[in-house]
Amino acid sequence: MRRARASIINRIAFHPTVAVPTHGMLRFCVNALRWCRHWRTVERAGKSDGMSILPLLGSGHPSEPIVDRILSHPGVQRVPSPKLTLFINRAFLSPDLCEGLVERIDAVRRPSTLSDPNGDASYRTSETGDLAGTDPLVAEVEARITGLTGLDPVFGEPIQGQRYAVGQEFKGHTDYFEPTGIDFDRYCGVAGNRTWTVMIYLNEPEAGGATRFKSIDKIVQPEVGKLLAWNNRRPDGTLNPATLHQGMKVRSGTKYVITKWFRERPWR
Ligand SMILES: O=C(O)CCC(=O)C(=O)O
Repeated sequence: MRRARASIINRIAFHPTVAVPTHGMLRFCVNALRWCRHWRTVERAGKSDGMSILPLLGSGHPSEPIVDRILSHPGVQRVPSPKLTLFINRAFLSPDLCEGLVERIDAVRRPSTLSDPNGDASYRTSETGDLAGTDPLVAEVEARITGLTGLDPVFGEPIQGQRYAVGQEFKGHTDYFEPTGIDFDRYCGVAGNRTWTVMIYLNEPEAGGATRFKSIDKIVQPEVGKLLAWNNRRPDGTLNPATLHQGMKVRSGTKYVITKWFRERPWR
């Protein structure tokens, strides 16, 4: 009987169409259940990677513990720059996981949108889709990101997939929202602004599709499973304009990436 009740509660709490209640005991319980389930996945992913299970480190500021955690992973490279905290980890995800994610993106993609639109209809021409954290494959990727960064999933937006066909791009932008922008309250009123970005390439288009960080003169080429992680702030917590980046035009083939953004306050 108790098992059946727990199973019903679990189903309700993790169902993708069920929103987390906005307050009270129920909200606390649903969040606790989600957290426990996520942590079990982190543990499983961690064990299969041979990583030890480490504590969660919050929303991304202060950033030093996150930086130390990321650097403790074998194979992580820090891009040398005094302006920007940017890491690269090649082959972070296996080709199998990447393939599964591409399928998920294809199932949900729709035209990408832009906050604070600037009148340039060709600014962001890709397609976008949110991936359900209730999908075990997506949960595994979420858990791997937690394992790498220590960023607490409570502060994370759902993973977003992007697809770029030939000629599509995302021109220069920062991932944080401009505090003076017309959309600031709409996007940041509850969870605050973005702290860290984690982006993973799922495939390699035949030509084009690199990510360019103009302020530090760095171009990163897509590779299956390659991860980028950067702090959208300076170490003192102020927003960092040197994070300006663009998804360059795909010249041949198709490009797929996933992006996971973290916020100052819990995401809901
Ligand atoms: O696709 C890329 O290379 C960059 C994607 C990006 O900048 C974004 O989604 O914010």
